[in-house]
Amino acid sequence: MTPRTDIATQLAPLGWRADLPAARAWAEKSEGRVARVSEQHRSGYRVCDGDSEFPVQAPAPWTRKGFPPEQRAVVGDFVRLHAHEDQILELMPRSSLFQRGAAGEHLKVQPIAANIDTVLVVTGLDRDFNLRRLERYLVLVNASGAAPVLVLTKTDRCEDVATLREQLAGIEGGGVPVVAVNAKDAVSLAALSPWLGPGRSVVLVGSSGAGKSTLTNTLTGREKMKTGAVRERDSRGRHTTTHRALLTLPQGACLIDTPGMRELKLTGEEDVADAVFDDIEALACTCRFRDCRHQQEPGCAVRAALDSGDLDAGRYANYRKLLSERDQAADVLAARRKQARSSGPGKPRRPG
Ligand SMILES: Nc1nc2c(ncn2[C@@H]2O[C@H](COP(=O)(O)OP(=O)(O)O)[C@@H](O)[C@H]2O)c(=O)[nH]1
Ligand SMILES: [Mg+2]
Ligand SMILES: [Zn+2]
Repeated sequence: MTPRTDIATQLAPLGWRADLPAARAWAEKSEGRVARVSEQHRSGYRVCDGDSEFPVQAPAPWTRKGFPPEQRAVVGDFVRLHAHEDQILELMPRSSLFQRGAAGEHLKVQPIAANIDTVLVVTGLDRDFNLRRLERYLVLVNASGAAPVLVLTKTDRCEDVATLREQLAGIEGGGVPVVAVNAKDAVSLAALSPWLGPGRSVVLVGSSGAGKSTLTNTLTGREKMKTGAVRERDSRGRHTTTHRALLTLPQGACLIDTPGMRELKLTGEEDVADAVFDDIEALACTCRFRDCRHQQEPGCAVRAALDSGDLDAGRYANYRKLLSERDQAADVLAARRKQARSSGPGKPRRPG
């Protein structure tokens, strides 16, 4: 068995830190080996142990239908491996988990990346720019346990960066750092340095074509990820990136690139008012009636702010929309969990 100090030294370049829940769990039970999930494919996982990268087997229960998706490993997870076989024994506790509601009708949770310090929300300063979608991203990031940073790409192609940035004043005022870059230019990416030091883990999220893989390549100084040209018409990219991959950067951090997310549903576990819309919540507290629905009630502070223009109507509408979506997803999630508890462990998945 590898001594504990060796694990810490060996995994340090992969973002292992003594303050992480995984490190505390390992201190209690250091059996087997530890590795970090670097790639996730339909057929299985690849992990790094600080020495090499190799494929590993997932535990049998993870492949069963009905097994909670958030209890399976995702990119960024630390896993405990069998001492002599390339077999995952256990998912180690996480410091954060970025997830979304899975695409489609089923309202399932789709975990994206784990043990992340910073989620870099990447947006092109072209037709990709969409304030409402950014708010949606921020709600998801806030629920993850990681901190958000907004990265605006394609400054070299944008005539008026200042005007678009002005629209982000509220978000920036709420404490979210905003950085504008040319993803192809290493000098311009120096602005991201505060989040890319040794021991840090970051994930890139955003629509396809936003520049995530271009950023990754410029930061690594190599063509690690394939990039794709976007369509002129709507600035949409093709899904050139097909899997999530964890890479180490020359600056010391671990970076996870992801495929674009076309649909960005809430999972039901988000606190929509938290951080992103806390000003609206604060305003609502000053309405005359405690149960004010902000419609026709006298003394409604929200209505007054909308009428005076202090509160942007589009932002308020998005807040209401996200709230109701969250509530709906929360109901489904609760029902699903109740059903999972009553039906016990899932049956093996039928082949095909
Ligand atoms: N001029 C310019 N082009 C960019 C920038 N960022 C990305 N691109 C281009 O946008 C397209 C999509 O980039 P890609 O990195 O594949 O986007 P991804 O889908 O988010 O990974 C490619 O043609 C890139 O060269 C940028 O900051 N400036
Ligand atoms: Mg990509
Ligand atoms: Zn009101």
